[in-house]
Amino acid sequence: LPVTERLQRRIIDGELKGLEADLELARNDGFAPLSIINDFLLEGMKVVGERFGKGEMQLPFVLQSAEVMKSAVALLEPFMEKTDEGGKGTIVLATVRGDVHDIGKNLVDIILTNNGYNVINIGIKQPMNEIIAAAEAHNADVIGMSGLLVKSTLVMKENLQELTSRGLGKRWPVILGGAALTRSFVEDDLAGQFDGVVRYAKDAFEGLALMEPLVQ
Ligand code: B1M
Repeated sequence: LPVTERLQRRIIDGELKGLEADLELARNDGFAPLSIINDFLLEGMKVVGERFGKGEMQLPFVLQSAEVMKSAVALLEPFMEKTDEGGKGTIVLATVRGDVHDIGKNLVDIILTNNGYNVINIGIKQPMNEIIAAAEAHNADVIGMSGLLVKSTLVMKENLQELTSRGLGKRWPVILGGAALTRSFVEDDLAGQFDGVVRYAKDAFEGLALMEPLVQ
């Protein structure tokens, strides 16, 4: 198999052994780290998600795939392009209450950090009061929430309601991301009920593109 397909298989099979060597081969073949992640590793994760959804793959194997994914991102991270300019603005990033999925959130962290933003990544299963406390403590410009479960989309809705009811709706613009969301749910339904700014990011790059106008 070509190395790119082998990398995809490593995610699907949860095969860690030989990962580092394959990543190096792919880089030597001229693939940029973010292309390796987006075009090959995440394609593997897509297959994992489909199989898991159909009941063809059990949870412990999904966990192994996630571990390989995390290792691959950690191994590629030092080779990613980074801007020298820092201090472009601060975002508090969290996976919402009840949700443990953090691979996407952590990719957003890496991409924003490498592009000069100050990212306060407070982790998974974060209740809204913790997110607000971090945003206050770090004088954040933006709040970013991630969540992959359908349930998490409802938690995000409650979180926005909490910001509004505490009079904080206008204090921080909010970026929402995660596989269960849709653009129209965020930018029509949720935005219609929120007294501040809420935007949807389909992927980490869209999250990056949203930051600049929001930190103005
Ligand atoms: Co879970 N899981 N999982 N899982 N898991 C999903 C989400 C699921 C769709 C799988 C399926 O059924 N097909 C399903 C949800 C179904 C639903 O809600 N309707 C599901 C389920 C059911 C569960 C459990 C409930 C299973 C169980 O226990 N019975 C359980 C949940 C526990 C909990 O949260 N309380 C569970 C657990 C797990 C593992 C721990 C095994 C593991 C997570 C490990 C980890 O993250 N540390 C896991 C995994 C790996 C997945 C799938 C297969 C892959 C997720 C992933 O990492 N994708 C997933 C299938 C799927 O998503 N279709 C699935 C790669 C990642 C880069 O993508 O996070 O979407 P993603 O991020 C993208 C964009 O969404 C965006 O940018 C990223 C790419 O650039 N983005 C943002 C995300 N956040 C953003 C924030 C932003 C901007 C952009 O700004 C703030």
